[in-house]
Amino acid sequence: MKRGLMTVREDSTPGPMQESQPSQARRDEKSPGHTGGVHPDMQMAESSAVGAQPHDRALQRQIPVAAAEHLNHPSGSSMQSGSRHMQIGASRPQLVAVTVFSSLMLLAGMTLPAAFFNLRLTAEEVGGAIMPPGMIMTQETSAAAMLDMAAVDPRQVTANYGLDRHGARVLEPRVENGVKVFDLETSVIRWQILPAISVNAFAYNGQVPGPTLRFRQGDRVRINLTNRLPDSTTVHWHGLILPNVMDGPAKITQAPIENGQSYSYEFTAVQSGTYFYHSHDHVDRQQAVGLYGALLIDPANPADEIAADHDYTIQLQEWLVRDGLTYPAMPMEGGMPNYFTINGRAYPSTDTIKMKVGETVKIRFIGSSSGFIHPMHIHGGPFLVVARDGETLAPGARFKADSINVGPGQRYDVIWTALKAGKWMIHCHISHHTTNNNAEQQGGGGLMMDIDVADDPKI
Ligand SMILES: [Cu+2]
Repeated sequence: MKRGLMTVREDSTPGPMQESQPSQARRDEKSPGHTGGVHPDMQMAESSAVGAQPHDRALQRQIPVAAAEHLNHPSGSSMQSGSRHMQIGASRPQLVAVTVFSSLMLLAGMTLPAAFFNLRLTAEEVGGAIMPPGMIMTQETSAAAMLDMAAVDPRQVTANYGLDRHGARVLEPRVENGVKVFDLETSVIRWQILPAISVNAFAYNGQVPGPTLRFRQGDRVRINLTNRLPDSTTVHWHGLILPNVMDGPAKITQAPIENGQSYSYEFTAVQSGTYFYHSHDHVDRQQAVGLYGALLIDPANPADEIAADHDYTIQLQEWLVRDGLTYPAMPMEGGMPNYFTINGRAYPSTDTIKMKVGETVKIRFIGSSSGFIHPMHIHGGPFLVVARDGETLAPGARFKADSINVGPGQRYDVIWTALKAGKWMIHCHISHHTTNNNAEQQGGGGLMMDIDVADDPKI
């Protein structure tokens, strides 16, 4: 007799398994409501040799009886384990349906994970990468994102510099056929930001920030970049008007410069003012760990310069240092910075500007930082904002302030006058940005420096 998809025959000749469980048959005979000595639930068709039609026989399969019973009686209340065999008959359309369904499920099992999980990069490709502590990694976190946030590999450091080495030093060009030529070379270095704290950084010419490139409006300049980083890189000349092919964005205007390769950027400076350069390949990683530097372009007519007694450039940056490893700071989980630098140093290792009462200083704020805005404040009286993003403000557009938001990419030139003697601070007004790993040292930390104003004996 047929039940559902299967027919089962109870063999008259006991098989080895049947012989092993004679007691079950006796229990079946005593069960109420049974017919013919077989429990109703166990009653199966006499199909295989006698009752089955030829086409049924062709489709019959033998499976352990317990499994067959389970299919008929999910509760399994009157089951006994595999002492007999049954044979299954299924029509061809049923088999086709099962085959098609199984194939679709198999296909879905292979394709759905690919849609929801990152399978584009293998674990081998992020091998050795160390993630920031606290970074939240979910199934949406791709291997590419992990590589972007990973620690700078300390094994790739090629030089170690202490506090005696300064960043942002002016790089003197050589002149070739009237062209001012600058050579930049990238590498991985260890760079000290505080007496007890060093970072592993990507650097131009072994300094953080990179060398200051200073030239004059109208100059023809060529910058040769040689890449000694483990990663590809490019350089963007932020804010400059130049041929598109010289602009720098990797994969957009040029091919990335691979390790060991060089690339020459050449253009004529048509503007003047405060600009900067930075990596434009994996920017959020490379700029955050040191690839930036100042571009100061003096006006073609020196009389157009808004002069001051002192000229000081401030380049801002955030860092994430944990357990001796350096990660690119980012405004996201696990990427928040715990150190902050002005020109590659955290207070109290930052510079001090020395002035006399009555003198002026032009502070050039550069938002070389990667992910955070810094409201920069100067104690001791207001400053005059004279230029923004390299553009000199017309006299009527200049304004006084004592704090200015320096966002990533922005530049402000301000003139501050020393009105009174003493120590006057320049600092970010986000208080956390004036700490070192959340702690104050000698009254502050991070984005803080002093202006030391002496009495002018003439006054
Ligand atoms: Cu800040």
